[in-house]
Amino acid sequence: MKQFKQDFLWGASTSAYQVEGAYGEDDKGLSVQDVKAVLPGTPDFKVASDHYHHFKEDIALMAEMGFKTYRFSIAWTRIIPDGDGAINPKGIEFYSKLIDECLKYKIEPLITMYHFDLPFELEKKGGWSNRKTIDAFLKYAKVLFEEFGTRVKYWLTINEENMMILHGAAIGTVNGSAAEVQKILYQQNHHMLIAQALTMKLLHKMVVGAKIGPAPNISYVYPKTCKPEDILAMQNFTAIRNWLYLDMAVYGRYNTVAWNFMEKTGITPAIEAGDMEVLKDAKPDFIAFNYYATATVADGSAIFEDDESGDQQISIGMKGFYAGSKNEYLQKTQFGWEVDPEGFRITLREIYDRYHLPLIVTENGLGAYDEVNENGEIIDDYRIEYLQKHIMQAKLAVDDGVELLGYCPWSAIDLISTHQGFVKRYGFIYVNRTEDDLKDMKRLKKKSFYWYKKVIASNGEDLTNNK
Ligand code: BGP
Repeated sequence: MKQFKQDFLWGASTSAYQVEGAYGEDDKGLSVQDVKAVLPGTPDFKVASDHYHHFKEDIALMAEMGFKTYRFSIAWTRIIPDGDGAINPKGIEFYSKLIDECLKYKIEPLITMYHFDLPFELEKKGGWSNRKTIDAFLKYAKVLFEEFGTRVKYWLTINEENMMILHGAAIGTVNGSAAEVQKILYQQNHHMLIAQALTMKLLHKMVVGAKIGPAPNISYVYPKTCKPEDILAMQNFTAIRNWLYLDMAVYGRYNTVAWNFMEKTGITPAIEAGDMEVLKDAKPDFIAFNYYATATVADGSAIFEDDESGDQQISIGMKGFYAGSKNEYLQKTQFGWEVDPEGFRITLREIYDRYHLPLIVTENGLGAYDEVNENGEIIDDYRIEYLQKHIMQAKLAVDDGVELLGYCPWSAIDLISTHQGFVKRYGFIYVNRTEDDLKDMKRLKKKSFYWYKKVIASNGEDLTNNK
């Protein structure tokens, strides 16, 4: 059996607004996440895991696990507080130190430029609906590449653009019901795609040898049955969820089925002269993607009514195109997300077959209610089991011929979930706080911490869990 590459990028991920805290410190501007209304009982993002003040300790723990990479995001609002105005030297200084801290341990920084936290000042001017936000992003990108380009080899443009379009309400990047904002959203999407293309080009021009790619959430979509109408629904959802984003990033063209969906529903974006050339002109070096589970859909043409609930992994449906459906073969997590390790292999094969670019997994993981026992331990065997199975399937995908550069589960350390609070923990490192009590923020090593260390040390060969 083929093995993971010798320089395989083992690591884990976080995002700035979910982990850093210090939301108003050192001249940081507000982002849409800082001002969003959170659900009753869930915390806001003001303190999060206080990584801003604990980053040295946190990176030392990641180094102890043997990380080869750390995927984190830069908060645009720390670098340019109002999104397109003056550069904040304190923001540059913070990320400069964070990058140096990683490099000290030979941990390769893998940086997401934008992870759901658009500057609020830009949002007030229309956010991604305003074409000027493309220029603002380019300006921000230029600062990042100038300041950090010589130290950072791997860049990710935009985290889960597809989820911001499909489930922006859950993530907090869209207000109002999805039905009202569909047209606006697909216009925003067009602008983000242009910003991404220009950014990829800019990096290639500014930093020879640096690599960049998109980071959508990609899931293989199963049809509920082999009924032809279910297959059509599967193709519809696959196009809208996955290929719209990757066909554009790689080939610079709108996916036919997705474009047809936009035409039929009257939500095609306005495309200005030159846009399609810009989109065609850019090429990613790899595809990064987040994977939690597959999706299953059935025919949505007849009885199905639109439902706007749902989130990154719970697909509800769109009337006339597909209806989200339960997969009776899969178990669910405590938070209702299906678990499908074989689907991971299937997704890896599908993406690679379609685009023939190296892949990096930038998220995968299990959100659960972790408990500290009377001995001060966190025995998260359920998380180990989840990751074990997924790494095994990644290995099988490598054996199938998929070129896989790295694996970064979500998340390196406990942090705040997009919409389900601090109780939905994902980390290898436990953070001692609750929803409403910040306690001492002490870092504790979960059982999965020791397990992952062993996995990395053996380059993925030893996945056993000693119970
Ligand atoms: C992805 C996001 C992350 C992260 C993760 C887990 O969609 O990129 O930011 O939060 O999902 O989701 P949640 O926090 O909703 O459990």
